Amino acid sequence: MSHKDHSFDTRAIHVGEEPEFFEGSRNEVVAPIYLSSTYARKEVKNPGFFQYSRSQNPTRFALEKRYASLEQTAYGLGFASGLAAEATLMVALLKPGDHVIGFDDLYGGTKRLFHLWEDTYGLKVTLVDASQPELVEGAIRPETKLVWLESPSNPLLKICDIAAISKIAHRYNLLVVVDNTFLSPYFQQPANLGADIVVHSITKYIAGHSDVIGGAIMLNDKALYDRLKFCQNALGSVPSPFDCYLVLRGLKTLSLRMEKHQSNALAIAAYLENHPKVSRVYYPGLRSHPQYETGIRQASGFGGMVSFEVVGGEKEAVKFLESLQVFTLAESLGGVESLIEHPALMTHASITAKEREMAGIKDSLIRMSVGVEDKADLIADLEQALEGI
Ligand code: P1T
Repeated sequence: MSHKDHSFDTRAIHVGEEPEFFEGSRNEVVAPIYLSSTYARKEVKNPGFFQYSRSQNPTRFALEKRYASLEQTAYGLGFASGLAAEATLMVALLKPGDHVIGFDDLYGGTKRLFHLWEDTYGLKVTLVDASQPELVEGAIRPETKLVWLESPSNPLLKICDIAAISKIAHRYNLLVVVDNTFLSPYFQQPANLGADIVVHSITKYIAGHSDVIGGAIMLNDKALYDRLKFCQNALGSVPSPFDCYLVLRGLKTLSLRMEKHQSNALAIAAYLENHPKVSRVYYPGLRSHPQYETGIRQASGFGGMVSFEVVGGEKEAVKFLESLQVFTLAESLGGVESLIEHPALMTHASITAKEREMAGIKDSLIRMSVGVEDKADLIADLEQALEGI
């Protein structure tokens, strides 16, 4: 069955799990978890389609079909983690001495991966404030190959104009990679805005329940897809069949979850903006956000991530974080439960203090992934913890 004309919510439930999907003879409503690591062949020289599970796995194929459908791209690929997807992408597309332009506010682990490539393969990386597209253009060199963006970015929730940057990049024959983890395809589809490659940490909103580590790449170009698929198999950066099943299951409620994450986040951001112990709030849904207009032009929502600075410094931030009772102090994001963390000491501790300072990540900064609990309980928890500092 083709779901091309169906809306996002319908595709998130059905694509890849059509009862007739498995060779026309199966009628399960839920995709089975195919655990077999290898497949029998009748003849030595005739391997058939399924040979070895790193290369072909039906549960993963079901999920990859859904990934492509949700980002509205021709192809989707599943990976063992967001960073496995990113590393595979780098192996597939970059050579020693190449140059990458990155948003100055990216997940710390992505910056760490860039550093690893700088040390091992002589990659050159320039980080710029991509919320100003002209700074991206100004950083282009003859050896530049990729522009790497997040929008909103992690952890400062800066927004960049994906269409404008893609236009600039394509004039110079560069590829644009957008990590769409924070909004998920429910709120934003970067490929429809001109990006060449969409990356996800599936671990977050797409899986949605803090029980899977996974990654994905979605794209339209057949030659690039073939290259990435070759590298996915050659590097072995694939997800397990059980994790694929959990993601297929989690995706069925993506739209419901994203709506609730967002309505809770909007209420919390507004509450924090008026709190005397909070000096600054970062949330793309606030009119005070510097790229509010770009955000509403290119995405249909603002998401569930909110960052803010407490009055004071590290001492106050740590005291606040350790007094919370409903929010869980933990790295990661995108699960149904509210998580909260200190970027400088946790998710972005893998980059240098100088880089954090240049990116604007202060010791008073706190980042939260607003869950789908009752918003009054969440606000009451924040209130009691803010009172204590
Ligand atoms: O953790 P993993 O699935 O490997 O994904 C890495 C990754 C990639 N891109 C973005 C935007 C991310 O936020 C992450 C992981 N981030 C966290 C663990 C975090 O707490 O920010």
